Amino acid sequence: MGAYTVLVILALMIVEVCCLPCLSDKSKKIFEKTKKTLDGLEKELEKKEWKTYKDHCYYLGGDSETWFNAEKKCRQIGGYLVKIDDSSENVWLKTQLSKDAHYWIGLTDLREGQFRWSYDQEKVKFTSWNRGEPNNHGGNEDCAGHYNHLDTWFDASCHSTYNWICERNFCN
Ligand SMILES: [Ca+2]
Ligand SMILES: [Ca+2]
Repeated sequence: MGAYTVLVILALMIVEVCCLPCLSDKSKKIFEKTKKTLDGLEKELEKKEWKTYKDHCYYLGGDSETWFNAEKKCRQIGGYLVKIDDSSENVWLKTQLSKDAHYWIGLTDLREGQFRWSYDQEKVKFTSWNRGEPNNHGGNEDCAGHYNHLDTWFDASCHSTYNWICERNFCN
C-alpha cells in the first residue's frame, strides 16, 4: 500500500469522524422512530400474551432460563415469578401451561427447608408438592417449579433451566 493511499484513507477516516455530529440528528430521528415502533410492538405483544385470572395477569415465558434469570425477566416486564396463593390459582395455571415444558415459580428455600415467595418473602402456606418433593436432591435444590402436565410442584437446582411464569397484580 503506497503512502498516498494511506493518506487518502486517513483523510477519509477524519472526514467520517468529523461528520458524525452532523449525522447524529438524523440518526437520532431514526432511533426515535425505531423505538416508537418497538414500543408499539411491545404493547401489542403484551396485550396478546398476558392472561387474566381474578384481576391478576400472567405471562408464560416460552424460553428456558435459570431461576434467577427468569425472576429478572419477570421484573423487567413489570411482574414477578408467580406466587401461587391457593388451589384454584394453581389449577387454573395448570390449564395454561404448554405440555412440553416445566415452569419456574417464585418459590425458593435459599434458607434450607424454609420456602418463601420471592414476591414478598412470605412463608409458603398453600403448597402442592409432588409426591416425594421437595427432596433437595443432592443437597442442592433451592428453587421450585411447576410440572407441565400435573398441578404439582418440585424443587430443583436454581441453575437448571425451565420455562417460567410471571404474575402481575394488574392488567392493562
Ligand atoms: Ca398469585
Ligand atoms: Ca426435587
